[in-house]
Amino acid sequence: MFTKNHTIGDVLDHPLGHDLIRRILIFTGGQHRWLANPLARRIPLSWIPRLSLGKADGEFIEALLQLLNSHPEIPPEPKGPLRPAWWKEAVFYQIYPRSFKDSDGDGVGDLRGVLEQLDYLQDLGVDAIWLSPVYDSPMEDNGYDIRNYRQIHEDFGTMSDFEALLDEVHLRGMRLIMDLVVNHTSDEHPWFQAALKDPASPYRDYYFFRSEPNNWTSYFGDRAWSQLSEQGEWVLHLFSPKQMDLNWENPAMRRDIAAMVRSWLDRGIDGFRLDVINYISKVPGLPPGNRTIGDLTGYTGVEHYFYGPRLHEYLHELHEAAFAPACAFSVGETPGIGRQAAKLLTAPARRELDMIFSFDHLENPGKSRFEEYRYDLNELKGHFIEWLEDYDGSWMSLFYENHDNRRMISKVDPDPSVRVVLAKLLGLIQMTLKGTPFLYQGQELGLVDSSFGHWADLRDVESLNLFEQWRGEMGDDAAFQKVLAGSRDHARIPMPWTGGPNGGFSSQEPWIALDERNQSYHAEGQLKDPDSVLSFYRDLIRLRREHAVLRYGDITFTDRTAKNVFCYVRQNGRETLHIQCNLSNQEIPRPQPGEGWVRLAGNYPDLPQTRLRPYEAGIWLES
Ligand code: TEU
Repeated sequence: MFTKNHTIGDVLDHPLGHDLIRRILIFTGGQHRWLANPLARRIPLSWIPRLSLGKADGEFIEALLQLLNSHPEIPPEPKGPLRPAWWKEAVFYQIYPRSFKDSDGDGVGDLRGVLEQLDYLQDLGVDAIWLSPVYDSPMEDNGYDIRNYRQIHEDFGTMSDFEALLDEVHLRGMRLIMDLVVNHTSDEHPWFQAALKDPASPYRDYYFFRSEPNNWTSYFGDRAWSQLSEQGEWVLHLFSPKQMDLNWENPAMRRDIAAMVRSWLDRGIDGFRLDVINYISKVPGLPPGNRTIGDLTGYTGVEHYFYGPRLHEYLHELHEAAFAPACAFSVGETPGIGRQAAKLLTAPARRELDMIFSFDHLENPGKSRFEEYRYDLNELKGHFIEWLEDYDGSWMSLFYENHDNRRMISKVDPDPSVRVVLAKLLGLIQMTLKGTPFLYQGQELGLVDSSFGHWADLRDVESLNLFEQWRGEMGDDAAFQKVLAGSRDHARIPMPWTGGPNGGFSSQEPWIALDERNQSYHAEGQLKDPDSVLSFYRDLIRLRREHAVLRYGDITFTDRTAKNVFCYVRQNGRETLHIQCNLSNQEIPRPQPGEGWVRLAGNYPDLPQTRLRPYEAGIWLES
């Protein structure tokens, strides 16, 4: 048991403690090298309140101790040789169906639209599709608020449309996973409606009804509780007031979820991406959130649910009840989870999840999502080196974008003159590291953040709620700019297929505007251009398929401490490939001359000599 007499070094030597301190450094912008300082390691936890001038107070230390003591497990050592699996070899492609392709002219993407574009995806070379939610929903959070898990929302089509899509995906030798949103349901879900109608209903305990709220805050602004009526009870929602958190302590609720998961797997889908799945276990009693942690993270109470006491138990139970019998794949979305906890969630022997999405690499140290910043690719380099050199028993997901994050090109360098080489650099890194690449729709086109002109152009519940909250404090213009710095809507504009009306996405005005700049990067034009970003992604995916060394080969990082240089070697006894990247918009000396190497792919037409040009990247065959 950890106590205040333990030292920072003791905490760092604990897997979860290591993750927590790494996370604190990310939030504060502190330097990682501090972790190796022998003096710092000898500081007892009891000194921290005084040393931090009260910022990290006694309550903070108590919250840390509670987290550490509720997770004593140590990640298992990797056992035996790497086990091949389709999901380790696949390139995934995430589709946000609302913005992918509209087949019936209502301005909203749908399942038939996805079906229409399967040839495009097959030509691109992706092996598996992750489909964001298409279930029946009031669409408060664009489908991440599910009203009926077993019905397709009318905007997206019918169950027979879904079955037709799944059949066509499988006929092409591709696979399809769906989004499993079971941390919460919509407040219009029958379970919640039954709980509202009758306090004695068994469904009342499927949610968190309390006579008094605690101080937890929501991800979408304001508190994480809503009061049902003037004197009525309060109910917990970590997200919008229309997304009610499920009480996973209730075994009947867990059985209902497992049955629903099995029903989808029985339809033949190949697995799920599990939405904020690390939030499902809350600390009993829902204790108040620590003020310092709330200030640091922006979300009061997060320490009591981001890695709760029964998380592993619930995941293992769901794995055994639903995923294992169907040999189904699972990737958990786990915001806040670090590398050591990730090992405990994905170690094969623990039979919980196959993979997770960690977001450490998408944070910018010391900055919140809604502060303007330029993402430094040296952060990405450090993240991948740290994880890939220590994650052997598990398998890494490799991604930069999804429907919740801004476009990576815009975060790194918005200069239009470097967009193509930068897009290709990012693709080349993603397709040559060791792990499973997850492309997000439009990344293969080199799409950038959208140029929204007015806050009324935004659609995302998070963006609109935060705008309303901030406009009162700072005025409309400043609030709009602050929201734009982190708005999820940048990733949710319609896919540009052609140069025609609405980018060929729909025959009607889309539910959200497609800006001219991104429309100009449309797929039709890039398919005809051998030097386009799209053609380069297609070539990279083909290379990854043709060279097994890029899937299962060993990876060795060279030039580790050289700024702006990212070089690594992939080897498997049959082939040796060298990857050389310049992470900056300045020329740098070429790390190795590469005598006798043959370039398999590069983002400049001519070969580099002794220097690497801005954002230059290349894959070189040594033997
Ligand atoms: O996102 C959860 C999550 O990662 C949040 O911390 C994320 O940052 C969110 O976008 C708020 O900023 C998942 C889904 O990907 C997201 O689209 C949903 O809105 C959310 O869960 C609730 O289901």
